[in-house]
Amino acid sequence: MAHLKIIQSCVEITLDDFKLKGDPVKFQSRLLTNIVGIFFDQEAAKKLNDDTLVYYVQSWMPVPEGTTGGLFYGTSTIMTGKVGEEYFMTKGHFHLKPDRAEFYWGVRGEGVLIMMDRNRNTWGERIYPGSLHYINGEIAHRMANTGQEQLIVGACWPSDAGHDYEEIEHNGFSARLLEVNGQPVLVPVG
Ligand code: S6P
Ligand code: ZN
Repeated sequence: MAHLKIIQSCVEITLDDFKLKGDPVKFQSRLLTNIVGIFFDQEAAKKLNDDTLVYYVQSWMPVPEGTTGGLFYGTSTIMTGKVGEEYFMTKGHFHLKPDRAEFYWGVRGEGVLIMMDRNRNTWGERIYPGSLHYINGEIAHRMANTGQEQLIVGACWPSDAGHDYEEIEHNGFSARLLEVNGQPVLVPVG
């Protein structure tokens, strides 16, 4: 600790678009080929390029994953696009620890935060610049871009929350966000 020194944090946010600058910043991208199984219309997916970028996440993890009491910060950017009538979206996950919540906030673009409880009740919250979302630790969450530009969303979550992707990979959400008559609608599965 530099006693009495006033220094600069190693990571900063570009206020315009909430992109992270600095070191360490982790970058993770998801191409269609990485996540194609999450979409309903596999015939429509085959018509798109495998290398299509669906979303990417920048994150700052100032402490090791699993640390109790720490926080992680992330900025997710979801591209515009659809697979058939289903909007481009994130994989989605439950947190491994059910008492580890998360904040999301809309920065740019329009979308829907899709949430599902353990009883498979699914609902959505509209995301727009300035929208703020509290995601209870027991709730699965994913985002879909319903607008005409990139959807950019900030997030902050506990460093020991962990991610359970398997449940969603195997059983999905109980509803899909589809464009119906030009509007986003949560349509029950099956
Ligand atoms: C992490 C937080 C977000 C997501 C990101 C991508 O707890 O919810 O940073 O990781 O939006 O979604 P996913 O489902 O691929 O991790
Ligand atoms: Zn999360």
